[in-house]
Amino acid sequence: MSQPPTSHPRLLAWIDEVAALTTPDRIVWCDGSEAEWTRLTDELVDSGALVRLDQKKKPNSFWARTDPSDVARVEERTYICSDDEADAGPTNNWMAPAEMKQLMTGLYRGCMTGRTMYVVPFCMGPLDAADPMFGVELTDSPYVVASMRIMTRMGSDVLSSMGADADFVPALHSVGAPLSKDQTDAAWPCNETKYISHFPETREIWSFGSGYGGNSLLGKKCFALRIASVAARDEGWLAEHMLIMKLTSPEGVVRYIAGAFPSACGKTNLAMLDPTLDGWKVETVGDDIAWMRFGEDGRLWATNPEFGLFGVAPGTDFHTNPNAMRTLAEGNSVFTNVALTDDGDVWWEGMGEPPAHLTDWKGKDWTPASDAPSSHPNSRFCTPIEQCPILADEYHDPRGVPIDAILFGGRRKTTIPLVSEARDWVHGVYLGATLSSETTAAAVGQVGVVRRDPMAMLPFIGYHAGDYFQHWIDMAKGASGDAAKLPKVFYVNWFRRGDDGRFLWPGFGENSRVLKWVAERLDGKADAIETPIGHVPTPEALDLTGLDIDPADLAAVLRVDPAEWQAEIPQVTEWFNRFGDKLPAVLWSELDALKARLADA
Ligand code: GTP
Ligand code: SPV
Ligand code: MN
Repeated sequence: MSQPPTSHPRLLAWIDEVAALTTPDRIVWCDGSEAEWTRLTDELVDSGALVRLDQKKKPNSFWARTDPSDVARVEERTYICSDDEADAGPTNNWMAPAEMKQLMTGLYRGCMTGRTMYVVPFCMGPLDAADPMFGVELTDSPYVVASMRIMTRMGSDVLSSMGADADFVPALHSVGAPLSKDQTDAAWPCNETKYISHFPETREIWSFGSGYGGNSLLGKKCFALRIASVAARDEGWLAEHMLIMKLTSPEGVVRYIAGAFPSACGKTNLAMLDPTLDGWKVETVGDDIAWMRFGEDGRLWATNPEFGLFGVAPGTDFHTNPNAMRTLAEGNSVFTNVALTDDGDVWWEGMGEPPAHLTDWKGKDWTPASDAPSSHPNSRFCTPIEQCPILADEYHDPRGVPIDAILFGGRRKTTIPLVSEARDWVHGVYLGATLSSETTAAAVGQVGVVRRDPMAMLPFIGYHAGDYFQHWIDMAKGASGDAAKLPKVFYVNWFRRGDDGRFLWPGFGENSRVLKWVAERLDGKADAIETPIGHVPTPEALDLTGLDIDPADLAAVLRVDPAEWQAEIPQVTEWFNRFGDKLPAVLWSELDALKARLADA
C-alpha cells in the first residue's frame, strides 16, 4: 500500500478494517486528476470493460455495457436499517443493523480478492460550503471511480479539505465478484445477491453486488437522498429528488423553480429546457437532487449537491433536449447500455432515423428490423454538469437559489391535468404526499403500474414516510412564520393521453408555456379557474402563440373530471391508512375537504 495521503485517524482505521475484511490485492487513493482518469479509462479499455468512442464525435468518452441483470436500481434489495423498525416505516425494507451487518460482513469477506480497492474521497456540494458534506467511497469498481469523478467533486482537494477530523459518510461498495488467480474478469462483474443498505443512525452506506448507477455511485441516491433526508429531518431542512432551474422572463424577472418528478419522468429535460416561447430563458442549476435550507431571509434556498448529470438516454435528441446533446458533444462522458454506431458514436431510441447497423446494449448486431430496442430503456449518459451550455452561474454558489415555486409531477395517462396550483402550503404537501406515477425502467420491476410516489421520494426517504410528511408540513414554521415566503406549489403532468394513446401535450420545449403561467401566477397576473383539486389555467391563460394544438386536445389536457378524481379517493385512503397514526391529521383533513369539494362539483 502506498503512503496514505491523509492522517485522518477515523478514515484510516475504517480503511484498514475494510481491507482486512475484503482482502483487495492493492489499495489506490484517488486524487481526481486528469492523469488518473486517463490511467483508469485506459485500463478499462484494455480489459474490454469500456470501448473508447470516436475522438472527433465524442472526445474522451466511453461506451459501457452492464451485465443484462444489472441495469437499474433494485428497490426490493434496498434497506433502511434503523435501530427501530418503526423508524423505517411502511415504505422501506428494514433489517436490524446488527443483523444486516453480520449478513453483509459474510458477503464482503474476501470479496475484493484479485481486485483493487479504490479510496474515493468526495464532497456533495461545493467544497467552499459553510458545512461541506463529505463522503468516502471504498469500491472495487474502476467504472464506479470514473463515474464518481464525473458525478461528484472528488479527489485530493476533498481529502485536504477534510483535514484530520472532518465528519464523513463512509460508503462501502463492492461488485461482489472476487477474482482468483488466472481467472479472466467479466466485462461487467456483479453478483446475483445484492444489498443496498443504509444505516441512518450511524450515517453509513453498505452496497454489495451491483455496479449500476443508483446502486453503486453512493454519493447520489444513497447519500444525497436517503442518508441526507435523515440529517435534514433532524436539522430542519429538506433533501429532495428535485431539479432546480432559473427562469427569466422577457422583462428580466428571475424565478427559481424546483421540480420533483419520479425517476424517468422528466426532471433532466425540464432542467435543461429550451423554451419555444420567445424571450423566455431557462438556465440549469440541477437535474436530480436539491438540498433546501432556510436562509436568514426566511426563504427556502436550494443547492444541487451533484457535479454531473446521470441522465436517461432514450428520448434525448436535438428536438427534445438540445442542451443535453450539446453537453454530450463536449465529451468526457460515460454512456452505459446505449447502442454503438459503426463509426464509434452512440445511438439510442428517439435520436431520429436509426442507422442501418448498430451494436446493441447486449453487444449483438442490431438493425432497424430487430425486434428489441437497441438501447436499454434505462440506458444513461454520465457527463460533467459544467459542460452544460445553459448552466446558471448560481450553480457554483454554496448558498444556492431562493425557490419561488415547487412543481410536483408524475407520469399519468389520465386524471391529472397539465398543471394546477395548490390552494396553500398544506394543500401543496397533500399534493406531494399523494403524488402518483406509472413505474418506469429506472428501477427493476414491472413498468407502467400506477403507484403513489410521495414527493417523487418513495424509494429515497431514509425514514418513516409519515414523519416525512410531518416534516414537510413543519417547514411552514421555518419561514419565520411568514407563509408568503414559502414556495408556491404546482402539480404538472406532461404525460396525459388521449383515447387513442397519443400524448395530448407536446411537452419538452413547449413546457415553457406552463412555466410562463406559473411565473405569472407568482406575480398574481395569470387567470385560473378554481376547481376541486386546485387552480387550473383557463385555456386563454396559457400562452399558445405559435403552437398548433387541437382545441379538443387542449381542453382534454386541462380537464378536471370529478368522476376520475372520485376514483382516486379509495386509493388515497388506502395509501394514507398505511401510515396509521403517523399520518399528519391535517392530511386527512385535506382529503376530507377534497371529497367535499368533489361532491359539490
Ligand atoms: P431520472 O434521471 O431517472 O431521475 O429521470 P428524469 O426525471 O430526469 O427524467 P428525464 O428528463 O430523463 O426523462 C425521462 C424520459 O421522459 C425521457 O425518455 C424523456 O424523453 C421523456 N420526457 C421528458 N420530458 C417529457 C415531456 O415533456 N413529454 C414527454 N412526452 N416525454 C418527456
Ligand atoms: C433515478 O432513478 O432517479 C436516477 C438514476 O436518477 S439512479 O442514479 O440509478 O438512481
Ligand atoms: Mn433521478
